[in-house]
Amino acid sequence: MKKTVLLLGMTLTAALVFAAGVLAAGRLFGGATQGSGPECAIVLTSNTSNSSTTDDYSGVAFTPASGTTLANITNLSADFQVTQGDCGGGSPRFSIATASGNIFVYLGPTPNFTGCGAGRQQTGNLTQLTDARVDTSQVGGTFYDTWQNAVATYGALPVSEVDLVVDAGWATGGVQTVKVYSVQVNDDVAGCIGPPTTKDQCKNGGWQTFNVPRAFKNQGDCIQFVNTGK
Ligand SMILES: [Ca+2]
Repeated sequence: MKKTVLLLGMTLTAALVFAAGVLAAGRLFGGATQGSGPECAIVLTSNTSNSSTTDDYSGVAFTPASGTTLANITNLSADFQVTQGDCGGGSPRFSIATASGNIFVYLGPTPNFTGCGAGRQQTGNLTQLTDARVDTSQVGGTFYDTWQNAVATYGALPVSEVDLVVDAGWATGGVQTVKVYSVQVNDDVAGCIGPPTTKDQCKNGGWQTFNVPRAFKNQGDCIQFVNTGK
């Protein structure tokens, strides 16, 4: 399952890169950084113990197609590892922006979404879980809702953005850092992108989109990888 999801993700991502010649899905914000090479994870951090406010929160934002409703969100999943602090303070979570407010889907074990531990783990598709990890309180529901009830009640709400957010350093000793190896919203994937398989994928700035097997120095570096595997 793990391999299938990752391969599917990489295939979709590569297809996006190839078709559009631009960045794959997902826009980083706040203190988020994109790693490269074998350690290509997106690093989401919340550091509330330093003076900078720009790293108090981090996230990856997805913008669904126009007309997307809550009922149209059928896959929310992430491959992640907490490296500083722990899950807690309602973070990490998916935040779904609807016309009536945000709906949150928490990562980690119910009911408090704390104690994720230090290992790398995959959420699976959170919209297929039946536990009470969905917070619909901003749209008139409850803190402990299920995805099925949320869709039954609020499924027609238009969705303008879906974010994966880390913002609770304050709750976990001052720093909360989560490495995200991939994150998926429906068919859109952010995370490890590559490797390039054709020279054309390196052209027109395409070389800049890859972080697997490494970030390339320039177009020539990318084409050399395609030709030689090095
Ligand atoms: Ca800070």
